[in-house]
Amino acid sequence: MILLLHPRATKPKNRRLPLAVLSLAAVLEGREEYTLVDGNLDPAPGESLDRLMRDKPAELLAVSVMPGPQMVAAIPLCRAFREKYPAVPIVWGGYFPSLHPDAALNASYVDYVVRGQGEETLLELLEALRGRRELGSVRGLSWKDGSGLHVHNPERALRSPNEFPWLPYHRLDMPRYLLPTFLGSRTAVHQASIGCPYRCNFCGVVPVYGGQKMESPARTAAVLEHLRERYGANAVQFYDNNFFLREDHARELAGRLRPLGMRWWCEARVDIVLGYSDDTLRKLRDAGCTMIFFGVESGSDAVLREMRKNLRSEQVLELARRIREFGIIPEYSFIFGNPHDADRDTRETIAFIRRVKRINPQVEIVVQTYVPVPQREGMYGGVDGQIRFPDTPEEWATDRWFRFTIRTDPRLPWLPGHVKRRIDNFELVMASRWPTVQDARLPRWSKLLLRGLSSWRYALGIYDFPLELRWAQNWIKLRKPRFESL
Ligand code: B12
Ligand code: SF4
Repeated sequence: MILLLHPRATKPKNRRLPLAVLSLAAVLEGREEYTLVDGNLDPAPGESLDRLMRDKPAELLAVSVMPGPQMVAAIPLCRAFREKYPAVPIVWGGYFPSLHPDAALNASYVDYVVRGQGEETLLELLEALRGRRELGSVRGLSWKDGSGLHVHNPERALRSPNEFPWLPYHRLDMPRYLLPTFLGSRTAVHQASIGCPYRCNFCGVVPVYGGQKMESPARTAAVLEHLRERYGANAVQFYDNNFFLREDHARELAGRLRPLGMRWWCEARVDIVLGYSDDTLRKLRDAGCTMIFFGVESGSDAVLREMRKNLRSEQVLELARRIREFGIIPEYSFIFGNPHDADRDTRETIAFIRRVKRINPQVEIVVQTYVPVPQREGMYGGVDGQIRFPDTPEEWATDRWFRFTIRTDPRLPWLPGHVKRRIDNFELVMASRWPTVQDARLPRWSKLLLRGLSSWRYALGIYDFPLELRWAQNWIKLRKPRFESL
């Protein structure tokens, strides 16, 4: 028996299909006995693990760990499991151990780390645990040798999702995962590709995957049709880092998704979508494409070059202008806080965002603060010598590093407090002046109230001390209808 654990990562109302462990389940289905435990659904995952262990002792506990809340939730679960069942090996996979394999292995309750794509590595690890192959031959695996030294096996080449079986949705209580969003009343999630072919030096996807493989449009459409017919899904969020690359692929996808009548959201690159013909953009819209998230990062060409983003600010403005006529809402995400001059960078980025908004007020703005992740070829902003990442999961879970991970209060040596405050205040004014269409639970009156309170600030460019907006946002939050019980 293999236990697949997905520790709690989010609030119940934001629960989505646990794709990481479902992908592992897909390759175990029909050949191994396994059980899924999802902390986003199960209020007491530790007790569920105990119950399962009583029924049938497990051979392996496999845990998916994303940085932030999920890692914090994984620690006590794995520590307790190790104390009670010391003979059962524990493997961690996902973005946290892939980015920080040594920190993960420093925990006494982590025996193995799977870096990057996990399906084949997990199967080979099982063979090694059964004495049928050497641990050293399992690509993508990190482990501890007899003296406790960490061994990092060579990388594993990426395989296309096409090469793996479909996800075993039937092993989950599906209605509890198809929740209302602005896209539809029963929103599914799907990831049609893995990784990303670009090399932006601030991005956590690069060191984990270093490439991209896509599934065929035929398979994507067949999966969605199944989710619609079998479980009543009527909308989907695509989790791909770049849902669009080649135009012929996007056109085929549009043709296949259109008959499904589902509304969808995805992530894409500005330059790629800008390169598509009007006809392709129309076809995507008709196929249900409602909103696209774009990593714009900066309005400064020098900063974009430094980030290795392969993008120009002119393209960002051009896309904001062009996409209007197709009725697709763009979501532009910006990374504030260039380490060389965070103050100037903040002023320039705010000015650029105001230009974007003048061109297309529908563009939704996402404000992020730069938080580095280890990069093989050096981190954006030349900050390699300025930051020392924690050595253990426990240290990552401390208040200081938790806030760093979730970017609320990263406390970076190059980001003065007053600049961080300006970024936060600007974000609040933006979010009030243009409340997102994605919050389906926000009543109309509250949007009007927020707009009314923030208009003068935005018009005059006064972002400091937005106490009234903070108060209004909190007050509205308390009155919003809840989906928590779903
Ligand atoms: C869904 C998602 C979320 C969901 C989590 C849902 C959940 N897990 O319950 C939510 C919205 C909660 C979330 C939160 C965060 N996320 Co997030 N998220 C994603 C997203 C879009 C998809 C992940 C996914 O499910 N992919 C599908 C599965 C199949 O792929 P996978 O996870 O890579 O899994 C494979 C391997 O990793 C491996 N594997 C995974 N687990 C295991 C376990 C074992 C045992 C084994 C053997 C293998 C294995 O095998 C799998 C199949 O090959 C990714 C972007 C992306 N496309 O990867 C970002 C991403 C993972 N998130 C990221 C981050 C940083 C966060 C946050 C910490 C910060 C933030 N502000 O975004 C927050 C947490 C803060 C908070 N306030 O909650 C980063 C991680 C890299 C980094 N910079 O550190 C990513 C890559 C986004 C990005 N481009 O920066 N996230
Ligand atoms: S920022 Fe986007 S385009 Fe750049 S490497 Fe990351 S996922 Fe790819």
